[in-house]
Amino acid sequence: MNKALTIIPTYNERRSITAVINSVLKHEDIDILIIDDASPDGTAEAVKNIMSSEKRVFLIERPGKLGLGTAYIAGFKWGLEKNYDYFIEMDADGSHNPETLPWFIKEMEKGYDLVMGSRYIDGKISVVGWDFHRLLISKFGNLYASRLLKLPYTDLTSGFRCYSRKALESVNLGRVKSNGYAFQIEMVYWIKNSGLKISEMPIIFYERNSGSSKMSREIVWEAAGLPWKLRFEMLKAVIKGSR
Ligand SMILES: Nc1nc2c(ncn2[C@@H]2O[C@H](COP(=O)(O)OP(=O)(O)OP(=O)(O)O)[C@@H](O)[C@H]2O)c(=O)[nH]1
Ligand SMILES: [Mg+2]
Repeated sequence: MNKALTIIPTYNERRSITAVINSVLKHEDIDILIIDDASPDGTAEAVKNIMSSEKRVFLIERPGKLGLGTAYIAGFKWGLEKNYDYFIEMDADGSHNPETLPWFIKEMEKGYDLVMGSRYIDGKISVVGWDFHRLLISKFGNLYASRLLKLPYTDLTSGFRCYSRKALESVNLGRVKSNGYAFQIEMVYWIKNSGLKISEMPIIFYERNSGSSKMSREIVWEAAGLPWKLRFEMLKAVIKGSR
């Protein structure tokens, strides 16, 4: 049977993390890895409390807030070493419903290497609790990145998704430097360029109801610049190859 790991990066998510972990634990075949960046609110202590009686929960503690992208990369490397087959990305703030996890696995078993949870399938918007402004940034950002990078998907910035071992091994993880939404887009870009199979499945996204958002202007700007950076890198590689 395939071994699945849910990777959850945390920064100041003490109020939601226990409930989220307990909901994931209901799925007996899915382990959990938390990557905490020395959250001042004591998120790591809440995780350790659960770990004292749960063998399927693991924790990586980092010395300070180093960003979402590097947290996932640390988690991927850990899971690859421990021989997991499926790697699920999930937020700690209750935005992603753990009941959806078996659906990701089911979809992966059809032979995909990346299954992305999408809020925007079939022209619908499955988001609960966002204002118009937030929705506009997300919709526009997705359209912009998908057009510029020729990635035919509806929700490239979604942080609820599942990778196969093959997908992660196909990406040069040391080369991925982006964080935030840019990180999510960049991972899809490299996996698609490796010719692997990608699919989207519908999810409902719920706005966090506790803690505070780590989304910032820098994260939006980073995502806006990423397609140009990747296109430039591709052009450089083509020129180098034709010499
Ligand atoms: N380890 C680590 N986790 C982070 C960092 N930044 C964000 N996170 C976590 O990554 C997940 C996504 O971050 P969010 O702040 O929820 O970002 P978002 O979902 O785009 O925005 P909101 O839901 O509006 O807050 C959450 O579980 C955060 O706690 C970071 O620098 N380090
Ligand atoms: Mg969130």
